[in-house]
Amino acid sequence: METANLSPVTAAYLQLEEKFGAHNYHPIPVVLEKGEGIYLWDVEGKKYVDFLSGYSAVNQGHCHPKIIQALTQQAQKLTLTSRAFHNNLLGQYEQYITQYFHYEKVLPMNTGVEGGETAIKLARRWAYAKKGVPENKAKIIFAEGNFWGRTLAAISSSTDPSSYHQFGPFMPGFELVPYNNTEALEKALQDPNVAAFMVEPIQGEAGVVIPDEGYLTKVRALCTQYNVLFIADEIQTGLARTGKMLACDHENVKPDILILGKALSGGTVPVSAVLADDFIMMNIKPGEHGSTYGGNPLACAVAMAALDVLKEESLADNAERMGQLLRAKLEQLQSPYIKTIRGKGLLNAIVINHPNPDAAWELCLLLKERGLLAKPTHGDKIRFAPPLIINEEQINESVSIIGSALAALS
Ligand code: IF1
Repeated sequence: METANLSPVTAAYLQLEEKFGAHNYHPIPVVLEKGEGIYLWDVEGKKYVDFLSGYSAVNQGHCHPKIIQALTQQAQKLTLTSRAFHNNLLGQYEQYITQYFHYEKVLPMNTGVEGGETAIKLARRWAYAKKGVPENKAKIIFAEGNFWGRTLAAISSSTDPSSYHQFGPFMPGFELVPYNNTEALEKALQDPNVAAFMVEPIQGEAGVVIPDEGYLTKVRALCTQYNVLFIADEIQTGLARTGKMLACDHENVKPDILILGKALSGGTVPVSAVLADDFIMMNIKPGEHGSTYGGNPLACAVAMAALDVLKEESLADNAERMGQLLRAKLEQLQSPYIKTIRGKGLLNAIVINHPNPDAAWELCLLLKERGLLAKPTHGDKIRFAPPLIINEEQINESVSIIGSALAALS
């Protein structure tokens, strides 16, 4: 581990993790201890603009007062009952979130990947119970470059060796088509055993890959035509991140199954949700699916506050406006080291153009020194996804930091 340029305080924290924690991450060498709004502070008191937002979990900003109030108040009253009993917030939350997103039912889970697993179980069950697919023959179609988490099912659909290598054998019944290719999708959907197509409206981990306009509309039409469920993984793109409440709203399409996570708790506790109408949801009977923590009253209280904040503070509109500004200002830098600037709302990425294959990492270190935190993905891409409460002045400040770091890149 490289600790040469780090202060002894920071180095000590890193060494502790190195010695006692699994080495399943390669973080930027900064140790954070406080967050407020778009800002983070490290253990040495240095302040940063957060351009990652916990991979879009803190859309509302760090430690949003309304969300923290809901969290702390509920934490003092009741946190978990399990679903063996009812709790006084679950029904209220279920009504709130289904009306918010216009679905008949919700199934509450915790992490995003559990939301994905739940959606697939719902789709398979629907295929057997309603579509008439023979038992154990149901297929789920995914797009190449997808990312939906780390479970065995999730990595079974992955095309990224760093996700699946030496973790097999894999889940059967999964097939891949190229992303943003509706001809390949149509061919795949012709198989009568297909239960669902699960897709991210914008591919996050793949490097903020935005499909052609009309892709989601065509996906919706094809799924309807072939009696296949359209599952939208909006865990990263949803909840105002891309400039609309859902990324599917850009094309006014409604998925059959909607998966939400991350910012559903504003970065406090893991809360995910799977939304669908009765013809899908009611095929699951008591005892057939669940989770100890799913639907716990603490999560219910936090999720309602987190969703309230998105609307009260018009965060979708702000993400749209600040995203436009961010991309325009980045273009103005005219850096030879930026090959591409792309994004929607505040889900953005730049692709680095540099002979040094570690340039994106080096740039993130330069950004860190100058007070902005971002993380490279797939070597040459850097995501720029600040909390959605960011304002114009803060965008301008951030872009001048980025300009200064690019100028220092050798
Ligand atoms: C990690 C990236 C982001 C997701 C989508 C489901 C999930 C995720 C579209 C699963 C999770 C994460 C998890 C995190 C890194 C991260 C990530 F870098 F891999 F690409 F956000 F951009 N669907 N995304 O993006 O949600 O189970 O984690 O709650 O290290 O795995 P989860």
